[in-house]
Amino acid sequence: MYTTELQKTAKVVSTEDPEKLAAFEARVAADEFIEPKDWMPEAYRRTLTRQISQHAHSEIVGMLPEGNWITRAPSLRRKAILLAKVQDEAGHGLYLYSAAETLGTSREEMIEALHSGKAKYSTIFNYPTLTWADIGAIGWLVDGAAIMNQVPLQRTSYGPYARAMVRVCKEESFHQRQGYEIMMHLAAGTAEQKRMAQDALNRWWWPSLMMFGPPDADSPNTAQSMRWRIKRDTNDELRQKFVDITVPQADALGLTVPDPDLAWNEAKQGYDFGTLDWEEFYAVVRGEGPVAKERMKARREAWESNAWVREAAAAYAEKKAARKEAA
Ligand code: FAQ
Repeated sequence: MYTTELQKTAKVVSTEDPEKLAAFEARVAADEFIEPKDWMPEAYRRTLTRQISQHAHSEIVGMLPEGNWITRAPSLRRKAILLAKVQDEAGHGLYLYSAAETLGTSREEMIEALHSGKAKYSTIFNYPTLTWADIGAIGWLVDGAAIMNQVPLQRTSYGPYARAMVRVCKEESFHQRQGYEIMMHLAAGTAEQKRMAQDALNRWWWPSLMMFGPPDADSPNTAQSMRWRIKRDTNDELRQKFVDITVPQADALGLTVPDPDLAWNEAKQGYDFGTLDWEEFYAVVRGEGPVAKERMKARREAWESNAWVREAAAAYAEKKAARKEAA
C-alpha cells in the first residue's frame, strides 16, 4: 500500500557526518535519552516532529467528541468527571506541543499545519458520539488503546517526549477506568441501557483497532522508528496486545465484540481476529471521516474566536518583560 518490503527494511539513506551518526546510534542503542541540544540526524528530528505534533493534534481534536457531551452528562457527578477528563486532554496536547517545539518547529507552525489540513491527527476522532454510551466506549476503548500505545513511549529515545508520556499515561489510566465504569453501569442497567452499551461497542471497536496504524507490512515509518527507538513496538504488536486485554473486559461486561472471526488461539496464547477495513482507514486518514469537516471547522473557529486571549497574553508578557528591564 504505502511501501514495499525493501523500503520497509532499508536504512534511511543519510548524508550526515558518519562519525556523528555512529555516535548517535550507539547512544540510542545503549538506551540513553537524546536531549534537545544533542546532535541528531535530520530524519530523526523530522520524524519525531511529525509524530509528536500529530499526537498533540490528536489530543486537542480528541476533546471535541467528548466535549459534545459535557452539557448532556446524565448527572452532576458524571459531568464533573467528564469535564476533568476533557481538560486533561488539553493538558496532554500542551505538553506534547512543548515537547515538539524543542525540536525547532514553533507551535504556530504546527497549528497552521493542522488547520490547513497538512498535518494528520488520529482517525478515531473523526467518528461521531451519538449516545452517552459512546462516552463510556471512548474511555474504555480509545483511552485503552492510547495507553497501550503510550506506555512503551515512556521509554522512547527522545527525552522530552518520554517524560511527557509518563504524566500522560497516569492520567490516561484514570480515563480508561472512568470509561469502563460507565460501561459497567450501562451493561448492568435496563435492557435499553445494555443495548446502548452494545451499540457503542459495535461502532467503536474497529475504529479503535485502527488507531494503531496500518499493518506492519504497509507502515513506511515503523522500521526506522524502531531502529531509533522512537517506537518500541510495532503497530501490529500493540494491536494484538490491545485485543488480548480488551476481549476479556467485554466478556466481563456481558457484551459481544463485533467480530465473527474472533477466536482464542491456544498456540499463540492470543486472539485471532478479523481483517480491519483498511479502505475505511485510508479514507479517514485522507480526511474523509464521517465528521472530519465538522472537527476541523470547530478547531478553526475556536482558534479564531480565541485570538484575543493570545493577543492579551502576548501584550501582558511584553509589559512584564519591559518592566523587568526597566527595574
Ligand atoms: N490516524 O508508518 P506509520 C489519544 C498515518 S491519542 C491518522 O505506521 P507511524 C488520547 C501516519 O501518521 C491518539 N493517521 O506511522 C485521547 C503515517 O502518515 P505520515 C494519538 C495515522 O508514525 C483519548 C501513515 O499513516 N496517539 O487517543 C494513523 O510510525 C481520548 C503511515 O503510518 C498517538 O499519536 C491513525 N490512526 O505510526 C485523546 C500516539 N495511523 O505521518 C482524547 C503516537 C497511522 O507519514 C480522547 N503516535 N497514521 O504522513 C504513534 O505511536 C504513531 O505515530 C502511530 C503511527 C502508531 C499512530
